[in-house]
Amino acid sequence: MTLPRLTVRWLRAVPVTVPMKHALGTSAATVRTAPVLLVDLETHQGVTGRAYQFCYRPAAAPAIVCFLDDILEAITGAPLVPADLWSVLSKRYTLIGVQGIVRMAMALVDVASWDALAQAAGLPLVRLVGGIPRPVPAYNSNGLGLMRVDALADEAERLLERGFRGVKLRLGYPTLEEDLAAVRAVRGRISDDIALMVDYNQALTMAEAIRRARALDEEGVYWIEEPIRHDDYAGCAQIAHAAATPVQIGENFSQVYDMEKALAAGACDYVMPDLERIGGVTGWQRASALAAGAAVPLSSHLYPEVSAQLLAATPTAHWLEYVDWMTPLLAEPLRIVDGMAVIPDRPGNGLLWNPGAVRRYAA
Ligand code: SMN
Ligand code: MG
Repeated sequence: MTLPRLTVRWLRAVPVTVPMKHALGTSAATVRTAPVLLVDLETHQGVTGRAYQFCYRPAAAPAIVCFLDDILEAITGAPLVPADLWSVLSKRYTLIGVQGIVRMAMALVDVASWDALAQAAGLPLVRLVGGIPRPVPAYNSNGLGLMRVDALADEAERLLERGFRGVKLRLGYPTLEEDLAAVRAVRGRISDDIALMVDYNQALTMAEAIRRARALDEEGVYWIEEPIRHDDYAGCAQIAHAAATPVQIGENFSQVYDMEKALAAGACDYVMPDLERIGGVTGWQRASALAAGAAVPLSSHLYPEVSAQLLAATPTAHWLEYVDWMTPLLAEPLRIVDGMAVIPDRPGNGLLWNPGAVRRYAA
């Protein structure tokens, strides 16, 4: 296989706001619409790489666009070599810091670069990073937010419809008793072999986390996610030690360095890097190697389309987090068959915009 040399010509970014089918009530905020930035990276050779970013807040989109302009100034005409671009941009942003909006813009460029390279090679991204397209086990992470407990069981049942073998419930109600009622409502409805993950989104104090985690040990919970502040690795380690239920963290790891610190602290049983925060496809590969070395199961956070390609080449791959937010915007949305994500057998990372929807949801 010979890879043509690709060079950066242009970055185009389109902000959109997509309504979500299921509102997501987390302990930190309720999300009802998804602000997303769609990015095309054009090369001089005619190949266009694509990436998107879930922006969390609509205000982030124009700020990311500013940094994409700043990046373009630095890399126009540069060869599309993702690891080199990451290094060059890391240096450019040393003083402001590779974090937040800056890192979002960098990850967009990295993910789009890998897409362009995979397209140019005529291979699905998974092949370029050393794997082959294969079904990836997914849990359904839509819905099941903090809501009226008596509505949870019906929603859980609906979310299992496409054969999912797992669902995620958001916790962090005012009292432990309400958390237990929510877990029991869902656990009581779904069969025993369905994984029930719970996510606190950093809501608890240390003492309360230990109390609630121990109580959840009796309830058939698959993992407890982000019980306390995401970067309190010593605290997470205490919870992981006190509770039998595995502790899951990682969506807030900023590049592989945070993951390294978390693993060294014994902060968690499982990790779930976010494709953007970990540093795009380039950062993911570093995280994947680190997890393999430590034999720690690695799941994904959001971004299921591209994460599926990467999990299929990750030695300790665990679960894909499935959310359907991008479905209206994609010409070929990620398919779920029997609870498994299907990696499309075509060149690139699988992202292809649906132009009508992009116009309709333009922000
Ligand atoms: C989450 C965080 C931020 C936005 C959406 C969802 C959540 C998850 O922590 O793990 O899915
Ligand atoms: Mg989470």
